Amino acid sequence: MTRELLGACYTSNPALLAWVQEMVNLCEPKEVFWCNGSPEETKALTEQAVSQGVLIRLNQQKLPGCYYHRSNPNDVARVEQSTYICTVDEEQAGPTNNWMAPKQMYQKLRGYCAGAMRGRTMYVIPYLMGPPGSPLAKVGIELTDSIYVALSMGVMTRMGELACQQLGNSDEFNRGLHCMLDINPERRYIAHFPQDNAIISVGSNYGGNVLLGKKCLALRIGSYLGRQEGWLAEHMLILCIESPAGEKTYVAAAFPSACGKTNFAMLVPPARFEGWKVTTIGDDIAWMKPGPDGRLYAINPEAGYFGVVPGTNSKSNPNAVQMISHDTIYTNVALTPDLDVWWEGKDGPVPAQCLDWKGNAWTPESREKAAHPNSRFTSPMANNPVLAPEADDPAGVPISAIIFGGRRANTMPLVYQAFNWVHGVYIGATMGSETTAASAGSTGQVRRDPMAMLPFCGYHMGDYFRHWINMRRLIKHPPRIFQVNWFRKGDQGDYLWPGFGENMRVLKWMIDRCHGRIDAQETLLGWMPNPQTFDLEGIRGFTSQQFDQVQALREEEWRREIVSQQELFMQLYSHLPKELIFQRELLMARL
Ligand code: OXD
Ligand code: MN
Repeated sequence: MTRELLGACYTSNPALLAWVQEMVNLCEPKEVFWCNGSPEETKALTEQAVSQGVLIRLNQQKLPGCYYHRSNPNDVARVEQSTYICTVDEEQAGPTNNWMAPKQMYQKLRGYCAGAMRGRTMYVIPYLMGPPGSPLAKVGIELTDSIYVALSMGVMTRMGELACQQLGNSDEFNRGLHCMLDINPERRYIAHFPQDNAIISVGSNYGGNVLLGKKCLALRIGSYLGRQEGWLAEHMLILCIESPAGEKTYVAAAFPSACGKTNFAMLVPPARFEGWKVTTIGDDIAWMKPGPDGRLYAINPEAGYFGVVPGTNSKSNPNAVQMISHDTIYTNVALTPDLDVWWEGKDGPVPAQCLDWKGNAWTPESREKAAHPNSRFTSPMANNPVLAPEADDPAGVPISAIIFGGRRANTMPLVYQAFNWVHGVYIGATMGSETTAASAGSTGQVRRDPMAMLPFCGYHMGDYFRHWINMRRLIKHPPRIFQVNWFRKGDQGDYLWPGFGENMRVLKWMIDRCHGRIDAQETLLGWMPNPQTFDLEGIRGFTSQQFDQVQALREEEWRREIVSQQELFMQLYSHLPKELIFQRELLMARL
C-alpha cells in the first residue's frame, strides 16, 4: 500500500490493513481517509460536505450545529427486495429472506465495485457497536465513498481510534464495503455474508441501507452471531423506569419500523405520575445476553438515533424536539426560506412556502407532502435530555419485561401478559403490523412481522424462534413478556387509546406485574389488567367504558387472526418449533 493510499492510518492490525488494501485495489479510490472520530475531523468533513453540496448548513441561530441533506428521490427507504442473506446453503437463510450463493454475490458485487471509487475518496470507518469494554460489543470497519455516511457513522456509532483499540490485532471484525455507484435501483444490493461476518452495500445512500453498523451488522449479522454465541440481537428499544423511591426497572420493546419506538423510549410520564422518570438506553436495537446472576442483560449497540421526523412535536415527543434542535443532520424534510426545517406534524404554523424534500417549491395548497414520510433525523444520543447514564455501562442493564407491539386497527387489545416464556415467544413470533413508510412498498397492510425482525433476521426465521425458546434454559430469571397495541381504532376510525405519555400507565402495570405487585385477570389470550386496579385516574375524558373497548377481546377477530397465522406457520413449517404449533393449538382450544 502506498503512503497516500494509507492516508493517516493509525492501526497496525495486519488483517485490517490487508483487507483495506484489497478493497483499495478493487475500488481504486484516489485517496484513503482514515476517520478518527475527533471533533476537529467532524468539523472539517462537515465543511467539505457543505462545499460539495452534500449538506446544507441550516440557520445556525435557530438550529446550532444542524445540517440538511436530500437523498436521491429513488432512494428514501430500506429496500427489502434488494436485501440478501448470502449463506452457503439457501436453507440457512430461510424463506423470509432473499438469498444468493456467496460466491455468485461476491462475483456480482465485486464487478460493480471494481474501479467504482475512481477519482473519489474512500473513507475508512472503524466503529464500535456497544460501550467500550463491554463483553457484548463488536467492532466493524466500514469502507465507503459517501461523506454523508462517514459523518452519520460518527453520530450513530462510537467511531474512530477507540474501535481499533478495542480490536487490537484481532481479525474478528465485520468487513463492510459501501459503494454509492450511481444510486440506481437496478444496481442496488444490500448483501450480507453471515458466515464471513461481511457486508457489501451498493447503489444506495439511504441510512438503513448504508450505515452498516445499524440494520446490517447490529441486526442481520448480529442475529446470526447471537445464535452461535448464545445471545439475542433484537429490534428493540431499551428504557428505564425509575420510581419516586429510586427503584429502577428496565424494559425492552420490539415494534416494527415507524411504530413509535423512539417516542416510547423517551416518554414523558403524565402529571399523575409525579416523581416517576423514564430514561432511554436505546431506541432501536438491543443486544441481550444472560448475565452471571441469571438475569438477561441488554446493551444498546448504537450511540445515536436515526429517527422518523414527521409527527415529532411537543405532544408526541417533547424530549426529541429538544434533542433535534441542535447538532443534528436532517434528511428529506422540508426547507424553509430562512433555512429552518419543517415537516408534517411539527409544532407551530405551517410555512406559507418552502422547498419540499425533493427541492421543489411547496405551499400549503400543494397536494404532495413537504417532508418525505420517512424523512429522518440523525442525532447523537448525548443530545437526548433523558439519556440514561446506563447507556454507557459495559455490563448493560437487567431486563425485567419484554414487550411486543404492532400497529393494529383491530383485534389486539391495549395490553396483555403472556402466561410464560414459550407463550411469550409465540406472541412475538405471530406479531402482525400494518406496513409503514420505513420500507419501500405499499403502506397500511397487515403483515406478519415476527418480533419486528422480519426484515432483519440474518437466518431462517424458524431457527430464530428455536433460538428464542432455547434461550430460556440459559436465563434463570426470565423477563416477563407482554403484548401491546397503541393503535387500536373504534368504529369511526378514531384511536381508542390516547397513547404517547399515557402509555406510562401500561408501563406501570407491566412493571407492577414484574414485581408481583398487582393482580390480573386470566383470559384466553393471557393475563389482562383488572379494570378496577388499572390506573386511569387523570386521563381527561377517558372513561372505564373506553378502557373496556380498547381491551375488548372479540372472538370473531381472533378466529380470523389465528387463521391468518397459518400462512407464516406453513411457510416456516420445516423449521418451526413444535412448541409454537402447540401454543397455537392451545389458543384455538381456549377459543
Ligand atoms: C429504522 C427502521 O430505521 O427500522 O430503525 O427502518
Ligand atoms: Mn428500526
